[in-house]
Amino acid sequence: LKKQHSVIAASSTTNNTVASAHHLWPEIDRVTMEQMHYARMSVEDSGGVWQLFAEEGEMKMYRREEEVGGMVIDPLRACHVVKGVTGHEVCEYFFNPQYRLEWEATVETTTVLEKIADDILLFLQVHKRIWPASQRDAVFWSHMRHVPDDKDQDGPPIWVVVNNSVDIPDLPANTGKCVRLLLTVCLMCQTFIDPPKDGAKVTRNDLTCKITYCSVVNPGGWAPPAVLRAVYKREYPKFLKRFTNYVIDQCQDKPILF
Ligand code: 6CM
Repeated sequence: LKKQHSVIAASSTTNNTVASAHHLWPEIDRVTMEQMHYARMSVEDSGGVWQLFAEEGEMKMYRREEEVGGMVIDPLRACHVVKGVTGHEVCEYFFNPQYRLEWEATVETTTVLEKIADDILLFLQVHKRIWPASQRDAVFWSHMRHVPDDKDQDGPPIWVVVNNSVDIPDLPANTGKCVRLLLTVCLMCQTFIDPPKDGAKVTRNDLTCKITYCSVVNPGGWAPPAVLRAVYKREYPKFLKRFTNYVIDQCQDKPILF
């Protein structure tokens, strides 16, 4: 883990002088490494704890039923493989708030509270209300990072975005109409390039991106478990298909961002 730490820290694209001076940096760095470690564990090696609940083409989605204090916090894990885009591109569209409302169906508004560094933003998001529960909001940092694959130096590089809830004293939870939900989300991407023949230029036809998405959401206050599970079952597959199709669509006529 120590080795992984030094590799990840050294290769972060963060403007380290700005980010490392920020009081949230130690937490951002620690949670990002933890989430990457977790995302890289395979479903097969996890002792059968994951239940497959959605499968379509290359996309597979798993969940684990878990409750804390009567609240559903089912961890979710998804794998997908998409052609024609790089992990850097997928992460850029997930991280950059300018595109968010074009693919995010559960969000009503998204506000950047602070730009901690080029690759670390602090967000306030208000989610759409789902009847009969109260409306939810979330305050979280979002960090995008590029790391070489330390397990295999010749392996594909990794791009990752981690979103994690944070307590901001200026924005106390549950003071208005919204209940504050807590989220930890990790989107990890590996790009595989089919080497073109005779040293020709790499085109989008040569690109395959393997995506792992992990999420744990605590609704933060009472929400009917059956409704919440039904919402997740419907919304997560919808999200991953819509988001990846959006990225493919946006990228198709643009130069490749390796
Ligand atoms: O990861 C996703 N989106 C990110 C950018 O917006 C971010 C957000 C994660 C929050 C996911 C929470 C969705 C739950 C919404 C409302 C809960 C209401 C409770 C009451 C129900 C009865 O990381 C994509 C998220 C896709 C979610 C389906």
